[in-house]
Formats: sequence, structure tokens, C-alpha cells
Amino acid sequence: HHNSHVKHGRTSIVHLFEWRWADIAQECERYLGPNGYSGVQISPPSENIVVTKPWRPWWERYQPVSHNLCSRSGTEQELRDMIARCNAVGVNIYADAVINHMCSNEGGEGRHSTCGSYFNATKEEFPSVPFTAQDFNDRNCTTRSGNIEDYQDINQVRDCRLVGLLDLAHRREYVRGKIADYMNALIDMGVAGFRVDACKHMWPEDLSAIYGRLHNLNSKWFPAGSKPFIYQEVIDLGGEPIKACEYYEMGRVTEFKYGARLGTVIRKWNGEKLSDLKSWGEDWGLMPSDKALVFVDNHDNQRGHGAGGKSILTFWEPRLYRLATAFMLAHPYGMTRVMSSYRWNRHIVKGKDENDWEGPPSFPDGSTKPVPVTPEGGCGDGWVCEHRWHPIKNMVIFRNVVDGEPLCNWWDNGSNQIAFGRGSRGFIVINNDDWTLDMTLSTGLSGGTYCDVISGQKEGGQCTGKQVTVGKDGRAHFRISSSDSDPFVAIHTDSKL
Ligand code: ARE
Ligand code: CA
Repeated sequence: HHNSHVKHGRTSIVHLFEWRWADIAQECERYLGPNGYSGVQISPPSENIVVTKPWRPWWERYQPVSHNLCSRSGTEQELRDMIARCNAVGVNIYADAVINHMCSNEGGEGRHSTCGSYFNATKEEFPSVPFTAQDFNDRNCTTRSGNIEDYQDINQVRDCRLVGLLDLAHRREYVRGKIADYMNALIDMGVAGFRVDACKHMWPEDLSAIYGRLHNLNSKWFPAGSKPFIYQEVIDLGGEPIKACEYYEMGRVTEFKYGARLGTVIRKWNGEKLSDLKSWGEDWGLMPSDKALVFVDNHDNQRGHGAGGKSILTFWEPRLYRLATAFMLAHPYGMTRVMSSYRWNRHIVKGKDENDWEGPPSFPDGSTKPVPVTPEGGCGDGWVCEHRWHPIKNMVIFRNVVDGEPLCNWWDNGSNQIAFGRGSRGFIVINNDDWTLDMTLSTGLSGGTYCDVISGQKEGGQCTGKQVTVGKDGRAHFRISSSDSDPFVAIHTDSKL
């Protein structure tokens, strides 16, 4: 479950958070395929509870009520069509699988669900699956409230309710079978794998049993015998008995230290500086690179949910965010995921965002708005589309070009100016100091003229932005003002004139 089945040497996936299937299909064809994105993480495709207080929060999708494939992102038919169209242009689909729990114990009774299926949360009845009370963990949970109260107690974390969400009993063969059926339906439709939600809250042996039941990928698009790629959401910042390493064997694991630590360095907190990143990776206490799924921010911590804390950089701070994302994409560590968000009415009161619940741009009836693309290539109607930001898009291409090459030719000024190369294929220079960077550096690249892919790119045999001349000795002169809108420069073999 470690092979991500990426096509054409692509390396980075994008989380199109809350996008409609119809928009994702178009985005695969018109943008992601042509620009070298390897895949899309989609929001949970299963039927969920409809929450109206607050009004249609994004997090209702983390409260399934059945395994029917209809949600605010669209119908089963639209999902199927999207998966086929993305596969056709070599862009993989990874589904967010919410399998630890169903909806909240306070979800009530009725048909307030995205396909109108009946359920009764109080009685723990979900007849569309079907699950009944015996399929839940209540008798295995020992806390008074039935909720997780102490993250130091492994049994509670795995057998009690995460914030009141009805906790499935994965020890039961029947439950394992139903979850595997759900995931297999998606595999048969053509997904390449899964982001598995809330894995800390499931026993590794139960997950292993479920993964063991999964079909091979659809041979229409993947080599026969391919196993689904799996990356597991486990928040391990240290300090708790459950460790990310318990999950390495079964797939990749989200590395939450990555964005938290990188954010701290780029913000220059605690006297940290970019030059400290010389040893970035396992030496910083990050998990082994081949196990890590990395990201600057995710849909939780960009709005104060989940973990990572205040240091997390997001699109709300675009300049530092682009810098952080460029560093991530240039550095060989981990498998990279780019976040693609929507704007909400952020309103922080005493450190907490009162609108952290707000769902995607939507019409008054609660249906999600399409993503309009502007003539400049950005997105409208509140969709941020970080994945289309020029430097981010071009650094995704950079990562593809340098894939497999070692980090080399590191340089730093002992402060916040750094540079490094990837074999003889690419080189990046970053200035996060308050003064100009003016240096001649060894790039490892062959002599010639290269287009900087941050201020511009190569187009029709010319550079639309800065130009870098690499001498026969591989050295080049860089000058980066600290007031540049993006204070970094990147060149690679495909940007050579
Ligand atoms: C919502 C409301 C709650 C309410 C609940 C039930 O916000 O107030 O009690 O519904 O009615 C998302 C949202 C939640 C939301 C939930 C269900 O973030 O706010 O609850 O959907 O609608 C832990 C888990 C980790 C989890 C984070 C959020 O370990 O797995 O909490 N992340 C995933 C997803 C989330 C999603 C869920 C799981 C649930 O990415 O989007 O929740 O499916 C320490 C610990 C971490 C812990 C963290 C936060 O850092 O180490 O393990 O993360 O604190 O508690
Ligand atoms: Ca559980």
C-alpha cells in the first residue's frame, strides 16, 4: 500500500477541498494533467448527515450516515465520470475514507442526510449500510461520557467516541466487511487509493485486516496486481503513547510536524532561521521520508482544527505561504500534497476563529458553487486555488523534473538566505532575510541560460521573468531583493533556453 501509482514521473497531489466532482473532472483535464499534478485528494464521497446549526459546515462530511456515494460534491454518476476523466489524463484520485465512525451521537433521527437516507443516531441505526447498535464500540469504551477524554490512554483513544462521533467496532468481521465493501466500490470505480481519516482512533491490526480485504486497482487504468495507495491521518507531534510508526507498515502517514516546524522556521520564531534547514528531514525528528505524506497546511489546521498550532502558514499569508510551499516542493523529503482552499469569513476572537465551521462557497439552498476560472487563470467565487498560483504550479513541475535527484550544493549565509540543488537538474535560491541576497553560487547545472520559474517561466523560447546565466563551471550569479513579491528563484533543466 506504499506505491502511489503516479503516472509520467509526477510527484505531487492536490487536495481539492470541498470541490464538486464536475469541477474536479474539468480541472484534471484543463489544468492538473497539463501541469503535472499526480493526483487529487477528494473530500469524503460517502453520504453524510446534513447539519443546519451551524449552517452546512464543511465538517458535516466527516459524519457519514451510509456508504451511498452522494454528497455535496455530487452524485454517484458524477463521481464515476470524474474518476474516469481524471484517470484518462493520468491524474489519480485518492478518496478521503471516513471509517472510524458514523455521525455524532447527537445527530438525531430522520432523513436529514445528503441522499435522504433514514438513520437514527440515538439508537445507532444506519439501515442503509446496515449498521446497528452492536456494530459500535460502546461496551469497549470505559469513560463516563463515552467520549475520548484522555489522549494518554490508548484504549480510550481507539474505543471511545472522538468528539461524540459514534465509534465503529472494527474487531467485528461484519464491520470490517462493510467498510471493505465501501472502499472496494471506489476501487472498482477507479480510485488509486485513500486518505484514511482518524487512523489514530483505530487499532493497527483492525486496519490491516480491512486493507487486506481490498481489491487490486481497476486494470483499465492501472497495472494488474496494483494495490491501492494508502496514506493514514495520524497526528503525532510527540507526547502521546500512540505513535505514527505503528502505521508505517500499512501505508504512508501524515507528518504533522512538517508544517508546524517549517512554519516556525519561516516565521523566524524562537530565533530559528532558514539556514537551520540544512539538516531538514529525519534529523529534525520527522518520520522516515519514504513513509511521510507532507504538506504546509491541511483543511483542519488552516482554520485552527486538528493540530499544528499557530505557526501553520496558509493562503491568508500568501507571501510566506508561497515561500514555504516552494521549499517543500524543492526539498526531497516526503511525498508532497498541495492544499487548495476556499475563503471563509475568518473572525478570530481571543485566539479562536468563530467561523472555522463555514462550508464551501454555496448557494442559499446549501448546494456548493462551481469553481469559475478567471481569464488570468485564477479562481473566482471565493475559491482560492493555491494550486494554480504561478510559483506553486511551477514548483510542482520543478519537483517532477528533479525527482530522484539528491540534495546537493547546499549554501547558506548562516541566516535566512539559502540555496540548494537537486543533482544536476534543478536549483533554488531563497532570501528570507531583510536584506538583498547577492551571491555567485555553484548550481550543479550545465552551462547556459535558464528562465527563473518563479518570476516567470520559459515561453516560446524566451523568459517571461528573470533570467539566470550558468557558466561552464556551473556557477551563477543571483540577486534577490528582500522586497521582491516572491523572494526566491528556481531554475531547472526544462527551463533552459
Ligand atoms: C464536529 C464539531 C464538534 C462536535 C462533533 C460531533 O466541531 O464540536 O462534537 O462535530 O457533533 C472534523 C472537524 C470536527 C468535527 C468533525 C465531525 O474537525 O470539528 O466535529 O469533523 O463533523 C483529532 C483526531 C484527528 C482529527 C482531528 C480533528 O486525532 O483524526 O481531531 N482529524 C480528522 C479530520 C477532521 C475530522 C475528523 C478527523 C473526524 O481531518 O476534519 O473532524 O472525522 C491533539 C491530538 C490529535 C487531535 C487534536 C485535535 O493534537 O494529538 O489526535 O486530532 O488534538 O483534537
Ligand atoms: Ca475508534
